[in-house]
Amino acid sequence: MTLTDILSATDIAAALRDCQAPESFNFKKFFQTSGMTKKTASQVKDIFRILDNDQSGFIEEDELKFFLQRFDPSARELSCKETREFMAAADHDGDEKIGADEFQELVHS
Ligand SMILES: [Ca+2]
Repeated sequence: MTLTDILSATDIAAALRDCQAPESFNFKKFFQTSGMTKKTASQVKDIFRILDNDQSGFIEEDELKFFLQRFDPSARELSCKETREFMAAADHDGDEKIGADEFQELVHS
């Protein structure tokens, strides 16, 4: 399965365009524009599994940095600040990594 099996390529492109400028990444806006917020909990967890590059079951901070590149290899890396803010918003249990449930909760929050 790939991301475009779940999300439209047009919506992904629009979401990436919105955060092209450095420090402009807003995860809430990205989830909305990419169409993720309209997906079911189960579909969002499928997206999570695709984003979890090393299949560890978690997205760690060093993976999160490449979040946008999982949608398009030519997208930019997130800055340290963007990565930390994203992690802080998603990581409810404070283990410094994002699980599938935490990811789905953040998308639908
Ligand atoms: Ca966590």
